[in-house]
Order: sequence, then structure tokens, then C-alpha cells
Amino acid sequence: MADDCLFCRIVTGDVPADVVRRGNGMVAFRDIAPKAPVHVLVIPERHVDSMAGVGGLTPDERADMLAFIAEVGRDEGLEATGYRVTTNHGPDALQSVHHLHWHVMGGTRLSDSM
Ligand code: DGP
Repeated sequence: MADDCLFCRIVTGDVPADVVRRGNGMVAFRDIAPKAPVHVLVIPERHVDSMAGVGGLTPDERADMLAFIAEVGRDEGLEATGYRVTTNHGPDALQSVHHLHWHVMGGTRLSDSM
């Protein structure tokens, strides 16, 4: 848990979120400003700032994270039609929340500029 981290506070429940899946040290919840009909954020419960800090997670956590993302895509009914998974690190990528998170987006034909 990092002080003043919004997503750590979602993990603890101090900040409410529409949680769609939880387990194996991961949480998935709906983005507050969705950019697609389905827009879910997947985060590790343990705080790392971004993709650049992924070495701070255990090998099991890293593996579980990928499997968990795929489960979210399946649970959201996106396997047949498709979905996109992205993560932003740093200013050039416009990262705005500094707790590693994966955007899982689908439910429409996504723009090639997203
Ligand atoms: P990024 O730009 O990659 O750091 O994305 C941060 C995302 O987090 C952005 O799509 C909006 C979302 N977000 C910001 N604050 C909140 C919040 O309080 N609740 C939820 N559910 N999502 C949030």
C-alpha cells in the first residue's frame, strides 16, 4: 500500500469502485471514464508504480496477472468479438494514476489510434 495512491484505496475499499473480479492478488473494476462500452482496469493489489516497476512483483504475481486479464476478457463476453489490453507508463504515455493498471477495452470496433 502506497500513501496517497488512489488505486491502493480502491483495493482496500476506502474508495468505492465497481469491482467485477477479485482474486489471486488482483482486482478488476470499471473505469470511471470509459473509452469503450467495456472498459475495465486490472491492477495488482500490491503497489508498483507502473509497468516499469513490474520487477517488484513476484513471478507468480506476474503470471497470475496475465491469466487474470484473460479471465476478465472472457467474463465480460469479449472473447469472440475481441478486446484490447494496454498499459501506460510515464508522461509520454499520459499515465495519470501511478499504480500499475491494465486497460481492458472492447464491446465495439476500437479505433486504431487508441
Ligand atoms: P492512465 O491514463 O493509464 O493512468 O489511466 C487511468 C485511468 O483511471 C483512467 O482511464 C481513468 C481511471 N480512473 C481515474 N480515477 C478513477 C477512479 O477514482 N475510479 C475508477 N474506477 N477509475 C478511475
